[in-house]
Amino acid sequence: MLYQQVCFLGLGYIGLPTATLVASKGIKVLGVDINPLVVDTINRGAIHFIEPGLEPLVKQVVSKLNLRAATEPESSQVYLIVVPTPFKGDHEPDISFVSSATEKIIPLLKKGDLYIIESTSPVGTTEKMAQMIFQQRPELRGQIAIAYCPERVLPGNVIHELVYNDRVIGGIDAQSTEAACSFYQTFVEGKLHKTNARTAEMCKLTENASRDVQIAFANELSLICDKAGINVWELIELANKHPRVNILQPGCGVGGHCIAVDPWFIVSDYPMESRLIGKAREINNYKAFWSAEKIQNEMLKFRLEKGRPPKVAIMGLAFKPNIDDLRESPAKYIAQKVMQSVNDEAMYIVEPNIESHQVFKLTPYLEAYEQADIVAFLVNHKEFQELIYDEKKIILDFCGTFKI
Ligand code: SAJ
Repeated sequence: MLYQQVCFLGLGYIGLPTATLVASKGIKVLGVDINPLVVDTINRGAIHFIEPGLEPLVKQVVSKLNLRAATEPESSQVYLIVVPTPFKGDHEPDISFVSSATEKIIPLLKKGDLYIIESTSPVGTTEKMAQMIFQQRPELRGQIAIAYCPERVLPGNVIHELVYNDRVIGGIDAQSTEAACSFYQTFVEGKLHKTNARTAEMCKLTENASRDVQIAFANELSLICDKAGINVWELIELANKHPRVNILQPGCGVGGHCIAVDPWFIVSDYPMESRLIGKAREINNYKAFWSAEKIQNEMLKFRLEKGRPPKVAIMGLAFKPNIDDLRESPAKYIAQKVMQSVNDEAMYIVEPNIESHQVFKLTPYLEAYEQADIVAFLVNHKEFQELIYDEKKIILDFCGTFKI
């Protein structure tokens, strides 16, 4: 094998599983994270977030000494940048984590090395990092490979998708693309598609923007149907019987750290050209706001009609079904907004995938469902699908639990 020593910068949701997979091929992997707690956890063979199947693999590669974690990088043959790219200010991409991780490894680079960015990045980031590297190390021009290769794995199914998904690999030149391909060949069974760095960067943003636009269409339909007195779930099912129609499912908004974030990277750089992409973001954000208002209105109506405050259950806080991840979660936003308007109503907040929360007092889902007068389903967790529809309750089904 060409590459025997690999250094991952960033041991999060993507960095750790990828580092573990590479280490499972017998390659010596150093995982670097700025958080010493993360480093300690991994060196104990444990993990700091939930991902099915990951923990036993980490345990295995750590005990075989193929994966080791540290807070500082060391000399390697391959460097992978897998750090977050959040946004700052008015939805502008913040690539400072990518820059600072790159700065750290510049003194370590040598002829023949391979530098890869996997972090979701605005178009032109790989070229920018290449410039930064060659400004400080001009002797390395043409001597190292630099490429962009986005990850495309679905949280909850990461281990499988890391191996079997196709990958798009774009170098700053043809040799860089080839070098990066030979690295990914060691652990990816999906096809490797070669392109240039800018196209690979845009490809990642396009994939998530495409899904966002499609979900926005479903969410827009749900608003129309609510007004028109039509069951949106039935409507979509029927429309999807057409051989060339495939509408996604509406929800209480779009969350997570990818689909709700990445489209802004396009809008921020190309505002005049990306009107549909920007509008889809607005529609999906508005759906969360609308859902919160809908719950608040039902609470008010109940009080006026029954002359007493309602008991309200908020079902789900995660950003999508069957995970414990609350980042950028529309359900969490809705729960917060509804809680702000609470006077003497009893609130039951439910999230079966976490044990406790700093802000919300959690209630078991069966108890909440039984007690509440108004039940708002925000996330379609598998536990909720076992509940039996109770027509005496006011059910607000934002995510298709009962499809009403
Ligand atoms: N959602 C809907 N309706 C749907 C499908 C999803 O409202 O029909 C919502 C979910 O509830 C959630 C959000 O969209 O709030 C995003 O969930 P998701 O499961 O569609 O995607 P993520 O964010 O977990 O992962 C995405 C994936 N991208 C695509 O499917 C194009 C994944 O492959 C990427 O690797 C990941 O983003 C990433 O890291 O970029």
